[in-house]
Amino acid sequence: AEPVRLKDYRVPDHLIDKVDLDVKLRATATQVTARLSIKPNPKGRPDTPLVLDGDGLAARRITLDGVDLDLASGFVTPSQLTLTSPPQRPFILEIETELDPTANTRLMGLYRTGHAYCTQCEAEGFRRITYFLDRPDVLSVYTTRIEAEVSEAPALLSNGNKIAEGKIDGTSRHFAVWSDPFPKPCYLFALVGGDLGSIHDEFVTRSGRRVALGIYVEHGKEAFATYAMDALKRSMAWDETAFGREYDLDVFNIVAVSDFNMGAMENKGLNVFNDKYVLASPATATDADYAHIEAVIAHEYFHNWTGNRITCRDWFQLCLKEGLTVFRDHEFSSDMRSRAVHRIADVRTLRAQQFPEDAGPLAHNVRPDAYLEINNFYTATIYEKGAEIIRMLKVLIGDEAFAKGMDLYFERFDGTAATIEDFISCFAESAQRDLTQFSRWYNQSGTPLVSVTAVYDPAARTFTLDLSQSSKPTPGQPTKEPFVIPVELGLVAGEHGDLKLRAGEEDGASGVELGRGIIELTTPRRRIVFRDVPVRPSPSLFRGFSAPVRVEYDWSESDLVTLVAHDSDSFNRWQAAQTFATRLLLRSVEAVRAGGAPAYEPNFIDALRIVTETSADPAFTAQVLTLPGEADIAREIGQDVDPDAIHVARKALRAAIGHDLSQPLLAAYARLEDKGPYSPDAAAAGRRSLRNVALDLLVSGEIPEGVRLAAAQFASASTMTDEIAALGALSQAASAERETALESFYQNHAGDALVIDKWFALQAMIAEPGALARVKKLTAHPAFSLANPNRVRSLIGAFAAGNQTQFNAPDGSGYDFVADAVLELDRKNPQVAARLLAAFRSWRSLESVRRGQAESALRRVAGSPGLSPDVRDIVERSLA
Ligand code: HT7
Ligand code: ZN
Repeated sequence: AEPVRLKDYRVPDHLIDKVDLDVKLRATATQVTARLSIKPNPKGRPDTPLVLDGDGLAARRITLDGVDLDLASGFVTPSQLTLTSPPQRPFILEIETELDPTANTRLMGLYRTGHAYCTQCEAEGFRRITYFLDRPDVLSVYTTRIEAEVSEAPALLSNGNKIAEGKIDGTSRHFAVWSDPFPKPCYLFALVGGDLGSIHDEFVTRSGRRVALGIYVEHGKEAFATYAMDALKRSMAWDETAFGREYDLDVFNIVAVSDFNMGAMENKGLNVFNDKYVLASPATATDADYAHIEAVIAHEYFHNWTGNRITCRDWFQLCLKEGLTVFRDHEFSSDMRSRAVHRIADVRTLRAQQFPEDAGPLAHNVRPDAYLEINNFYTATIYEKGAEIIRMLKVLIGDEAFAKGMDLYFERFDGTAATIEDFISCFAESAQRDLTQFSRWYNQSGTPLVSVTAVYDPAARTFTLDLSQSSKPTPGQPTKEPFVIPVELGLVAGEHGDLKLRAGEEDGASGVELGRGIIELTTPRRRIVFRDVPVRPSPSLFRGFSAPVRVEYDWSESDLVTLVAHDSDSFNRWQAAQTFATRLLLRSVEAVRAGGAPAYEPNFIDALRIVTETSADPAFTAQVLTLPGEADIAREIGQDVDPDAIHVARKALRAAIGHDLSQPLLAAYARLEDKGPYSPDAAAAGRRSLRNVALDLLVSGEIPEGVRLAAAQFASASTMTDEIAALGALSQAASAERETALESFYQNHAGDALVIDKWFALQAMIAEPGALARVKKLTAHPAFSLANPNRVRSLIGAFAAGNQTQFNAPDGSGYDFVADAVLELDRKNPQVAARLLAAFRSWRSLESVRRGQAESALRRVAGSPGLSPDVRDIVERSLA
């Protein structure tokens, strides 16, 4: 297949102003009548054929202005409807298609899940419902009539406001009609029909509009949706105060379903969610689950303005809505919780998900210029790096110009399908600044490396920083132009804290830059000389992670200890601990590979001790005590990676921390016990997180009291946070108790799919040689199913992404297992299969034996007949 290219973009030759849908829901023969009001686009080319997209469709009847067209004449196939010479005036095309939602295992288009029919149309699912110009720059006003058996689907929902409903005389069926006054692309269309429970509330916007809110869930789960409802109301209020954005319909509904390819979907006025991001109770959801629910509810709600009111011109502009909306949901969560701790968590995610993508064969621009399968571009690069670019922009131009630029964007592009250039132009105008070079962040892939060296001259009292940027080649991009990199920095003089920054223009920095503590690196290298520096400072670089780059600087151990203890920027206090840990772990990995013992460094443990004993913020302390993950260490090593050596090194360091800090950890565990009723708020969650990190380290350190506490916590936990943390701690080592605990966990939670997902995932991630056998056995468990994406991700996905040693077993068994699973799943659900296959993305950085095994597993996938375009795209790019 030929890739779709950005440079080939052309405005559509036809527009569809109005869509009237009539959907008669039936389990295996749903009838869809689409009445499309089509006209030539005055901005398009005249006299061109009309080609509507379809995907696996069966047309039953097609009329043009009421006149039947001959289906046998060949103008319609399952994937296309072509009118070679359509009228050169407005006309009505009415199309009747018949669908089998029960047979739809791809979960795109109309499908069945639990006790409901639901749709997923982004990116190209609408063409599985009816023939259409399935592209985001065709905006239409929709009216949707849904009809179903009352008993099967008492709830009938679609976009917009409900304008009619009733029984159908003489039948057991009923109908509802929904009208959405806002023109939208078809990817935002949705309908749901089902037998669902619901909760209802109301939000009054600041201009006084009353909005009826509903959340629909499986019967019996209504009480589990109250936190999501609370998060929704907070999101609606926050968007008014933070961005001046009000909701615009009379109704906002959310439906939670158990079978869903992704997290959630922002359909206009009818968001559809994966159960995982709606349902929560203290006994079934962890604090992290609550935080995710809050973030995803906010994210989808925020799309109403960034995505729906202003949509994307084409799918190359995906980051226009996704990066911006992730940026907005990060801001929301930071305001709801601790900004510093939130930043740490976001950066951990970026490094764990996006950095490996950017460093491997699947690297792509935040705005790609070609794609084979758009579904494969819902990536950490588009979402997370896309959000980082906007954050950088805000750092560069300042809060005021940023806010003005956002207002301009909403004002100027409301109701349109926009581009990244449109977006950036608003900030160029508000900040009165040329952002051409800054835009390279959208058009060049890979994570830049910023190397820094420093010289202190005590006689001259100068501190000279030399910064340089470089970027490795990425697929299709052998060389790169320099980026605009905002470097937020401080100079820390031990316990005296930040020095005042002084430098003259002739020294390379302006007073404005230094006042804000933000230096712009726009050239390959830049020197800045700081004056009046009384002592040799420890540089605190990229405060708050001011740019998505890797940083290289040779901090001394005493610099790192100073920064952990005294940096005024808490992100960099955490970062200094991570840098110290990484350095130690890299040394250990080398030692282990050479047959020696892992390195040990009392200064590092002491730095952690100081934080544990003195920090007033348990959530922050928990982050400091959490080492970089095995995959993070692998990425730092970069080539010839041996995952077993990494595992041994990391395990040894955790054991040393648990052992050496057992007293402060036990004290923290005792001090932070939950008292009073459960609260999901950030403060209470922070206390639980430190307590559980402490427990885990104590068990790693084989402190007998820690093991006893873990067993006791597992037996008596009243929250899922504490229960799963205790089970995780107990699962570190093989024992009969572990197996009993796993069995009892299953028995206690067998009725709750989301909790059983945790049970599968925890076992999939046990870093022991028996893990693959266990995972294989679990694929035969009655609760396992390839048809449910959450289950696939919890077992096979967790094994591939979360069990570095066993997935990367040198005999290739882990790769073979995942490759087989991908091939089997590909026949049912190509989108989920392709995502699973992306677990191979770092294969080239492995040592040669594993690299060879991974390559042959990939080649076997590549050579298999009948691959979906989704899997073919990933496997070919992985091997390229
Ligand atoms: N905009 C949504 C993307 C999405 C999706 C894409 C492809 C296939 C299924 C999907 N479900 C949801 C999610 C979001 O970013 O808000
Ligand atoms: Zn989104």
